[in-house]
Amino acid sequence: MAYDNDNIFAKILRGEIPNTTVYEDEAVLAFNDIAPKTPVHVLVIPKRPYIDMDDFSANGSPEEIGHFFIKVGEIARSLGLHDGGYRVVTNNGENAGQIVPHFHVHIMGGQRIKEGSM
Ligand code: IU
Repeated sequence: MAYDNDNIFAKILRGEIPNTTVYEDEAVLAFNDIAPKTPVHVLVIPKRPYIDMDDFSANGSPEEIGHFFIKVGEIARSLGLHDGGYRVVTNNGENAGQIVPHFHVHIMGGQRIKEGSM
């Protein structure tokens, strides 16, 4: 499957659709999810066009992948989520219900979920 340049996150990256930016650098953009499922719900995306986790892990460079996940941790700390805890989720493909075909990680926090539940 080829990367779809018209997906909503590609449009956000091109500045065609506004977003509430939480963090940005040359390789990464983080913004608030438009329909938050938890009190804090931030999406982190690489700026380069990867479809999903499978694509990112297979085709991203080690530097790119390392930088991305270092930033995920930094952003979670900057949001004050470290003490209480938080979830990092990525949905890969149809079975996972991935809606937007640009790789993204959900940082979800601000509430306690039942231990052991996914
Ligand atoms: P998923 O992992 O692809 O299932 O999640 C996509 C997320 O993108 C979901 O939580 C949406 O609320 C969110 N989102 C958004 O933040 N802005 C948008 O314009 C659209 C979806 I469309």
